[in-house]
Amino acid sequence: MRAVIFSMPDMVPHFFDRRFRVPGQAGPLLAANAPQHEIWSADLILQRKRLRRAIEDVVRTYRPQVVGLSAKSFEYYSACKTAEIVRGLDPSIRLGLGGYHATVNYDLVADSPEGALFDFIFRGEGEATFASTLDRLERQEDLTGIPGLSFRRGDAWLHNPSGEKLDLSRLAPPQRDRRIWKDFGFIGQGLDVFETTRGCTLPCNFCSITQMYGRTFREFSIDYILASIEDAKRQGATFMFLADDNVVLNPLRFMEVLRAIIDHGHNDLLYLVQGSANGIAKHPELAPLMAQAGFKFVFLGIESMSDKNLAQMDADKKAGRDQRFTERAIELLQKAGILIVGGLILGLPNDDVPDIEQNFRRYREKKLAVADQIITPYGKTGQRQELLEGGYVTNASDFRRYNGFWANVQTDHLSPWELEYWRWYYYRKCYSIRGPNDDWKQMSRLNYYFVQYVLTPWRWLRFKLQDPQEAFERYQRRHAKLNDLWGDAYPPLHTPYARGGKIANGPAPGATVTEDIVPLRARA
Ligand code: B12
Ligand code: SF4
Repeated sequence: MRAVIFSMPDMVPHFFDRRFRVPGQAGPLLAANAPQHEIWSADLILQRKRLRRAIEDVVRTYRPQVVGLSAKSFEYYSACKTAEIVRGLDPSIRLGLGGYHATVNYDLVADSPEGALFDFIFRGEGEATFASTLDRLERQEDLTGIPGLSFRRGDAWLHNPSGEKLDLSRLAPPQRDRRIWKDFGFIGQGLDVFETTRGCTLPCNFCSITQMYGRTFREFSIDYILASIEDAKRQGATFMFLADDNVVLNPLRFMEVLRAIIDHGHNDLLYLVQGSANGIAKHPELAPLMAQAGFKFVFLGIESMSDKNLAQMDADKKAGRDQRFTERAIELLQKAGILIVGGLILGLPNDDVPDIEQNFRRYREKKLAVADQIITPYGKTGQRQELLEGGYVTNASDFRRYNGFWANVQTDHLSPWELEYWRWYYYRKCYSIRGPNDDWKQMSRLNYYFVQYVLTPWRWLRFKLQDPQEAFERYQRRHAKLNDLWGDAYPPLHTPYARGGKIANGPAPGATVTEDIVPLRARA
């Protein structure tokens, strides 16, 4: 059969779509693991300016019998829009939704009016489920019993039992030549993605990973990993993003992977990986080996520099139950010349302005770049349940805003609008107007000097002269527009809680939030 897998065009606003264009992995993997069918992969992230035309071109050129849509929660709206367009072009095409949103919220999708847009919902890892579905469709057989598949019969949805976790030794590496568009990149490099493991056994209660893989951890063979890197190189990659959630869960094995990369001469690429402090801190030989293998960036899952916050996220195990592991990991990585992007989660129930300020200040003092996001109540996570029960969730159902940039929660002290505001304010204060960390010089000296001596003074001047509240509102409107990919109005911005026109700690009496679903928590 002929199939096309679309991955979605959505982007967290502050990732900058022109600078950071990451390919989806599902399409090339599904293609490789169903070689009896002709499967193409279409990454809409490369077509943000001409979405409708791009979808029409693909459907006309590749004439798929089945279209798969790969979406995380914040991309679900785009998946529905894409499905609508495909249906309008050719109602005979069978449509299926896969990925995180489908896996976690398949019941919500099936029971919603948009459920009628889809014929299938693929839950969990897709390789085996998709191949079996295409096989049966080709033979015009019944779909009952295919593990992980939900399908529509008339108006009713039938949910087959979930599948076992796949035996990774039986999977073929991604077939990247099945990508229809290929202009992926990051800071001038050809970017690609690969996996060495799947899953994570840690218990962080804000994370969706256990919904996909349970609390399991599986490793791909070294041969698979090398084949995947070689294939990416052939496709022009110079920068590899390792998609594992927590590659240092088994540090000894990770070191084996690093040695294989070095031995096979693949340390001519740059690599970016995400990992927790614990594994890096406990194995001092790891950071230098990573540097030798070409690892230039580590996205370090610090989440917060506040002990109070870490305890609320059940993320203390990740930090090694002790902030000293974080300090040690930072020290080891920086000594090895690896640039650190520290993950920071804001907006926990008792967060107040000083917590936000303290976090940004501490990250800056440690010379970390920061990847900050506001806690998002992703479907069926423990954190969502706790936040809902506490009355902290202000948007429980419009998933378009579930990307960490917008606040979908309030805290005991801050409204959603204030959370967004103070995050914007302290990022500016601690980062934008202070220029890049020295160690970013090693990426590109020219870029570093331009940012440091041209952009930063300009940003500083603007920050000092402008009215912060107006500047923030302009910034939010600009980013809402960036997210408005389909030409229909993106959900309205939060109503500011402002007393006498000024930002205040806490809601003005009688103020309402436009997308309130859960009643506002009563405040002192
Ligand atoms: C690498 C990664 C990134 C990369 C690139 C992601 C990309 N290419 O789009 C970066 C750093 C950019 C990133 C950023 C973000 N990410 Co991210 N990311 C990941 C990570 C670690 C790996 C993704 C991956 O490649 N996995 C491997 C592939 C093979 O798995 P997969 O895509 O899920 O596909 C499999 C199945 O889902 C299924 N499947 C998927 N689609 C389809 C379609 C069909 C038709 C079928 C049959 C099957 C199928 O089959 C596939 C093969 O088994 C995942 C966690 C994880 N381990 O998956 C988080 C994850 C996907 N990210 C997440 C989030 C929230 C984000 C951010 C919003 C965070 C933020 N605020 O900054 C941003 C948004 C990115 C953006 N587009 O703007 C969440 C999503 C939660 C949710 N419920 O929606 C996850 C699950 C992390 C988490 N711990 O909760 N991310
Ligand atoms: S360590 Fe990372 S992947 Fe593992 S549960 Fe925590 S946040 Fe999720």
